Amino acid sequence: MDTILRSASREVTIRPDGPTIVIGERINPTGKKRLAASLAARDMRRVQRLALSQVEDGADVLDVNVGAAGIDEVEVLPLAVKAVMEVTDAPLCLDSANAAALRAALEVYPGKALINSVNGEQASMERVLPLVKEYGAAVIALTMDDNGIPATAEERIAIAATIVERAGALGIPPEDVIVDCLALSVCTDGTAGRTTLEAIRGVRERLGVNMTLGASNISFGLPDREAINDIFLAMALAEGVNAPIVNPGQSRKAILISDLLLGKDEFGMRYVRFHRQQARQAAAAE
Ligand code: THG
Repeated sequence: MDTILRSASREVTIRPDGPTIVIGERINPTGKKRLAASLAARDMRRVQRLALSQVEDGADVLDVNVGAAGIDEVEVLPLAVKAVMEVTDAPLCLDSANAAALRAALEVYPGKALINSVNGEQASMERVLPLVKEYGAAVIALTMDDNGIPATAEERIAIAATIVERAGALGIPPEDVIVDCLALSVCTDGTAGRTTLEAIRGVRERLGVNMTLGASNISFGLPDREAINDIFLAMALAEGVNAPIVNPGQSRKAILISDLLLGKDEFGMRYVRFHRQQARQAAAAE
């Protein structure tokens, strides 16, 4: 079950027993006023800085989301994709609910992209899955449908199975579908974390596909969100998530240590290399 993503010059493989693949989430104007303003002005320098800093922090794939009030995604998403490709060779995850914007971005992207996302709504599957097939991309499948995000793990697993099946009917193999079991805030529902973890386990056992997760919703409304996010992320990685969408600078240690503890870092090589590099940088700064 290998998902292969490509840029013009680099290939990244996501596989169940492999090291965690980090999808950097920071090219996203949500909660970033200055980024939203520069995108609206078609100034891509801030986008390029966020691309470089995330790769520096260990991102393997970069999510590109330009959705904000007053921004024409059909025009701006391909501009952002081109700008990011000028400064890094990381494969890209194209994050938009707008199918026309996804198509415009796919047109300028030379590799095998990850499309973020499709969900279980008929309209979403009808709009997005043909694009995945036409451009030979991979896709993130959100476990929600017309009725929203189900309260039970069983229902989320069922939606994941439906999307994998619908993709298969169009000739998209299961390895090109990456499931997202979705996190809701434990602040409003104390069982939200457990439900997501149960869904992740079910998808791993029954569908065997690769999985992503944007963990940060789990802590909405609570203090010390970063600590909650990183601990939940570690739990999700233990249950089978292997390509999370994160702020790589924030979550790097949680991911490196999870991989070490889950036997995904032979001889602790990556963990030790990270610490050597930190020590070298600290010495250079002295
Ligand atoms: N699943 C999938 N895709 C997703 C999500 C998901 N894409 C969007 C989102 N969730 C993941 N991306 C973000 C991007 C930014 C933030 C959180 C998740 C964020 N921004 C800060 C804020 O709002 O305050 C800004 C701070 C900063 O990073 O500088 O928290 O779940 N498939």
